[in-house]
Amino acid sequence: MGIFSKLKQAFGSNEDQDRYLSGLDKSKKSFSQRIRRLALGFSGVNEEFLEELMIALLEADIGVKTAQKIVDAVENEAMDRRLRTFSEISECLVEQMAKLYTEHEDRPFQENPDGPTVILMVGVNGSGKTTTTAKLAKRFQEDQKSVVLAAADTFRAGAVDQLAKWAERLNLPCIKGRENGDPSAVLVDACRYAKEHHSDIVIGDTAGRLQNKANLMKELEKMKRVVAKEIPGAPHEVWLVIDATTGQNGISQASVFMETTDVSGIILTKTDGTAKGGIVIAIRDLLGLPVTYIGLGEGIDDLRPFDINAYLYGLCEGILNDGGA
Ligand SMILES: Nc1nc2c(ncn2[C@@H]2O[C@H](COP(=O)(O)OP(=O)(O)OP(=O)(O)O)[C@@H](O)[C@H]2O)c(=O)[nH]1
Ligand SMILES: [Mg+2]
Repeated sequence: MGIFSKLKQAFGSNEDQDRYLSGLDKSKKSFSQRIRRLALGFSGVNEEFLEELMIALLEADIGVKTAQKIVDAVENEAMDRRLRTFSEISECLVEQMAKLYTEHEDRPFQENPDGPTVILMVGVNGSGKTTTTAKLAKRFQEDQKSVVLAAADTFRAGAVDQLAKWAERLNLPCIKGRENGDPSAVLVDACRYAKEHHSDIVIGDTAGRLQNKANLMKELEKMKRVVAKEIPGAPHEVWLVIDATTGQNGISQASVFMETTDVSGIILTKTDGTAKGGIVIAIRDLLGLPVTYIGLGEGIDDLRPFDINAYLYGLCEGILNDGGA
């Protein structure tokens, strides 16, 4: 079975398909359009075609290094397998994108079997940590898990209130500290609350300041140390929230967090607000981390588990339907 049919089949069984299609609409339109434009003057896999393909990938924010890998792979495959027609080449392109993602192994959710599972949300200012914390909490609630929120962003005025409002709407306990107080103390309180109340999940919303790497490192280290003292193995997950609209810049910011703490997964937000959905492939290739969830809109229900097949289908639908499955 070719990749188009595989993606179509996998997509058909994904319950989030409508959300994926509308959330990736901007990316889909621009990516498919660019690839279709390549078909117009197509006369085989030559230098000119590969250059245009490179540009199309860069415009989708796949990033130079990753785009070059894909272009080289398409060139080699085309030669080895004697691919001639444009639909063969576009199929090969999508195959290579899928391969870059699936080359890395996925890791299941590190649920703590002996008590509360602690998740820390980290990331730069405005990337979507607080809203994503609320969206995640709702998903866990829907899975019959009890959730405690920890407002560990004591840095920004209003941050605690923002999370507390979400907690109220979702009818969840929200552990707060003083403004400008110690975020680690809030996390300790939240862990103790969770142990006392036999809660399943603690989600810690942290501040996004990045101006000083040494401070960030110190603060994150302390947070991890104190939660590990309260609950063995905690934090079980550290999810780095990246705003898809910040593109390659988002990736370099992500690297700073990765240098300072053990990030276990990426949550990519605001994919609905960008035409550059290719960033998922670059994240996976450059950072090697799985994308755990994807933000496909502003609404509380617009966070979905990341599914590479649904994502690629959403991104490439225009080409797939053109190329014929
Ligand atoms: N369209 C869209 N907007 C989103 C998404 N996720 C978050 N946002 C918006 O992004 C803005 C910033 O989100 P916050 O959750 O406050 O970001 P933050 O990382 O907590 O910000 P700081 O606390 O300042 O570091 C809000 O207006 C959110 O509604 C998404 O998937 N799609
Ligand atoms: Mg916040």
